[in-house]
Amino acid sequence: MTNTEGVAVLGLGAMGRALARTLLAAGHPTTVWNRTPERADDLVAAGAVRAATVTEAVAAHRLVLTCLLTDDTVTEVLAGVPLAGRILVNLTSGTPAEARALAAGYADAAYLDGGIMAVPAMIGGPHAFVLYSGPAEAYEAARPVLAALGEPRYLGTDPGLAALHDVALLSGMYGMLAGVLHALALVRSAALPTSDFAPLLRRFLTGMLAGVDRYAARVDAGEYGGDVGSSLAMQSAGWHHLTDTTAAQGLRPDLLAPIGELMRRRTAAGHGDEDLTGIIELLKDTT
Ligand code: FVH
Repeated sequence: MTNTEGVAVLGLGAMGRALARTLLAAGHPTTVWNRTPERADDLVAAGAVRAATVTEAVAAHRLVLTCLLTDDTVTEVLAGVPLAGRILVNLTSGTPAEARALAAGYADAAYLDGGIMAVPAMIGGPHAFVLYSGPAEAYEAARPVLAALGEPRYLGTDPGLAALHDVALLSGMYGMLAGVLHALALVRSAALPTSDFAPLLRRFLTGMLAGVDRYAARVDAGEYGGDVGSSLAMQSAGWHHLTDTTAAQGLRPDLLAPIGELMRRRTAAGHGDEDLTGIIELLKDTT
């Protein structure tokens, strides 16, 4: 019999287990399935119902969460499983195109794509947030349960939007952490403890991050020049300080070099009066 309450969780890796644990702790009846069934043992001890098959798990609840390795795994696991009338929330990481293809493929169900912006230990805590996109009515119906996992952020009906924002946020993170690692490597190359340096780095980056909204406003306006304070020409002229010091310290510039090259090209093309945001124009050229 199909329950209108509770939730099925398919996939009990590091993240799926955190999701199921949190849902149980929040009092939601939870049915779990995993390819390797033993991974459900402690969840069953905590009150979850173990489903022997995917079909059994999906039949138990209207709300079905998937958190598997890839979207291909989702397709594989759900092959031939009746999904009519279900709200399928796919929390597996993927691309916007994969999300749209899954939504089209599961037309019998209401498909919501999700992007978890947290690591497993953060699930259910104050810093976790989860992006969702897909049909608004399905999101509204699922929201009371989804809210247990982390702050839900609904982005719109296009199922690809959650993956797009997920990738954008991860791009910001990796870009920033690339700089962090380069900075730590420089300090370590001078045989200095990076832990003494870390608070200074955090302070500097926190101040710089305050400019993100201003950058976004300039990008939206397509207006990169004017009273910029720190022109590209100025930054380009001083860029060799970074690369020369990197080389002198016996380090590779791999994490740092691409942005320097983009600043050089944008300045050489006559846009030295812009600020750093101007280099976004060069990303359009994929030839
Ligand atoms: N963990 C994290 O920090 C990130 C945070 C942001 C979102 N990601 C995404 O979440 C998806 C799952 O990640 P995970 O950390 O749970 O991954 P694993 O611990 O490696 O678990 C993988 C689960 O997928 C099952 N699985 C893999 N291949 C198959 C298959 N062919 N058929 C059926 N199930 C499969 C695996 O089962 P088992 O190995 O235990 O039998 C796990 O349940 C992922 O998209 C992240 O990018 C996590």
